[in-house]
Amino acid sequence: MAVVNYRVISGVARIEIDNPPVNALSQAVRAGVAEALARAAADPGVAALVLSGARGTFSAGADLHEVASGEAMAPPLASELQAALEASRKPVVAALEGHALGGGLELALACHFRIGAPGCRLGLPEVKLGLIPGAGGTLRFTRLAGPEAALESLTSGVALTAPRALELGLLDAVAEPLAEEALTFARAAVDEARPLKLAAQLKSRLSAGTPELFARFRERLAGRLRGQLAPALIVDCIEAACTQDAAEALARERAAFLRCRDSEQHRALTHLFFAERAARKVPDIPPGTEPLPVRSAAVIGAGTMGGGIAMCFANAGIPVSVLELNAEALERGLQQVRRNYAASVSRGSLSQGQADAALACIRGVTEYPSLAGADIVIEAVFESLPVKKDVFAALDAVAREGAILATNTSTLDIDAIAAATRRPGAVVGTHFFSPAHIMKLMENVRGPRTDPQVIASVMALGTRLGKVPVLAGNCDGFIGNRMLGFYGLEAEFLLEEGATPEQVDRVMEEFGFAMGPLAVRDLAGNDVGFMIRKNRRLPADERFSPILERMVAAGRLGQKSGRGFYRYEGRTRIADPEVVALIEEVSRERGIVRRRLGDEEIRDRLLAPLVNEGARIVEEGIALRPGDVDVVYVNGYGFPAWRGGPMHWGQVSGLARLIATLERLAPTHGERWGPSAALRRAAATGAFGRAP
Ligand code: 3H9
Repeated sequence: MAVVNYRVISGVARIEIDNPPVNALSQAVRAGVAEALARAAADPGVAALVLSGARGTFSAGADLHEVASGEAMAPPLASELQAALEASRKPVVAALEGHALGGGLELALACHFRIGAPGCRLGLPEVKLGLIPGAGGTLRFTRLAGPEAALESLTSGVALTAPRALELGLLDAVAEPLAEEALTFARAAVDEARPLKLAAQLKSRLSAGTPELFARFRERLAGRLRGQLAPALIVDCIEAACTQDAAEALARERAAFLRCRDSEQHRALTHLFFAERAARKVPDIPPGTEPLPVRSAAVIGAGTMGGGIAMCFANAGIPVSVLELNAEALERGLQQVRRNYAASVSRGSLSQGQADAALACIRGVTEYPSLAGADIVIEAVFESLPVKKDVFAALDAVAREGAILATNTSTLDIDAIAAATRRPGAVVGTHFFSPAHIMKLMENVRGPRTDPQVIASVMALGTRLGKVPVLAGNCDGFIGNRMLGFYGLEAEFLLEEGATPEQVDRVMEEFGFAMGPLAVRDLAGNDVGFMIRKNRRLPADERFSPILERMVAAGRLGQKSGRGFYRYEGRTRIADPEVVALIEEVSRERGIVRRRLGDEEIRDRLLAPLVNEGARIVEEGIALRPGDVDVVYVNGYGFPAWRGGPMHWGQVSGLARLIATLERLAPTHGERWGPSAALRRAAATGAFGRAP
């Protein structure tokens, strides 16, 4: 089947990329485009060209499988196509709809003109894959739209809307129906003999690229994107686009692209890209299972989680009722939701119109019968099994037949909750992460009796809500919190042995977490952490450090009380000698001689237990694949994406070393801390997997 279609329509050659599903620029596509360009150039009956994509989308860029292979790309290269486009004496118009991303947009930027459909999205998202645009994007984008816009767009990787692209000069027109308008545009360019514009040669915007602009931007990036290779190289290339001639800037871009392509960061981010897509697929759901329609939703509980979950539905345009039996508590919850939307509007991430439309989807109710019409009801009440069972019994009495009954529990037994109803097949976990309207992860949990159609429905719902859905099996803490338990406990063991909160947090922040484990505890509330630990279904002989309990007893609840593992002035954390004294007291009581711990030991002791438990979780089938564990940890727990997630990191950094670390922990920490059989098997076979 042709991957590039060619047709001449009244003197205009239409070259259409047709490579499902996303028109990636594979070698065959590049060859097809090169051939079509040559054919159009040679045909005296062709006066102009239109480059477009089939099936409503232009192109998602380079073929990621080809880039990830790490091999040199087979000719023709994107740069050769661009040279042919720029050399064309006949006007070439790129017609952009759907997505014009990465190498796709770079191809369009080498055309003389670009016309976009109103809904199209243009972007250079390479940075999200640990890459830089490698086909002239840093040069042409900068020269068309100016260095400031290029810095923002290329270091964030966020796609632009058509109106914004028009404003920046990346598009020459926005029009629909696109196919006809592009042909009209191309003919007009011929009839009016419009000068053929080469983005690479434009100079008018470059004076904005002052040394101060780049210095300021580098300073901003230093904090936000610490440790990452691609963003810093993008800034260098944009600066080169402003200060060097086109050929030099392109050579620099090429070298930087290859450096990124061969980096571990690129491999880690590509792993996550494909892992997120794989996670949406549940192999044991019978083929052809249709998700149940979700036209309306309800949330039980108007607290922080309930309100946030309601916002997720409202943002997707799905009407949602929020139930709170107490009218005052309901009003308080809805007030918080309104404040959240107002904050988004004042930050500029939402227009007033969008916020109003979302708010119009949310309705507060105070009685269970008001939930009768909802297609899905998500319970988000207090994390207690008896409380949740009562809620589900009440819900069972009113929810319509066929409705999905979901719980937002973060640890509790889905099966026990399902047993409170007469329809356990309808019961499923939908675990959102706080703040629910922002955090991407949706950890769906199936009980042993959950109907496959219900599972398929919540997975599809996750994508519709703009979340990253992952399916987990039913166990204490599911995937994420089951692993997190070890991380939190180990942070305190490290303190007992001689580390300080600053050191532990610094090591993990240097690793790439936005916040270290103790700073996170202070943010969430030490009392909350302590209560969750007490309620977990953990083995009776589990050993804890008493540090957390002592902190709570001393009123050191965290940021909310101005004192926790740190003292706080506003949100600024300040090391507190009183905390060190409290920790030293615990060390003394336990007969531990404090010592200086190295940064690497701290990192490995916090991360090895995650990998260890992750291996068990995969072997038990609680996670369907090791990549699912990575997706959970990156999207729900702040694990740095460019490290690929704990399982990927474990593989890359060496399982044998992590096994040795765990062997040293087991004698003092307990059996659960020793290397699992699953981890040993992974080290021997080179892959995590299900139990043989
Ligand atoms: C680049 O261009 C480098 C250049 O600067 C320099 C070169 C020299 N290749 O996401 P979806 C697959 S780097 C191959 O579920 P959506 C994807 O795996 C590239 N395959 O759909 C999935 O497969 P499956 C810069 C790709 O509608 C299927 O397509 N470009 C590619 O939610 C559907 O994808 C990017 O980073 C690809 N490039 O979202 C864009 N893209 O069905 C990456 C997707 O087997 N892509 N697939 O699971 C995206 O952001 C989204 O896929 C997109 C569609 C927004 C396009």
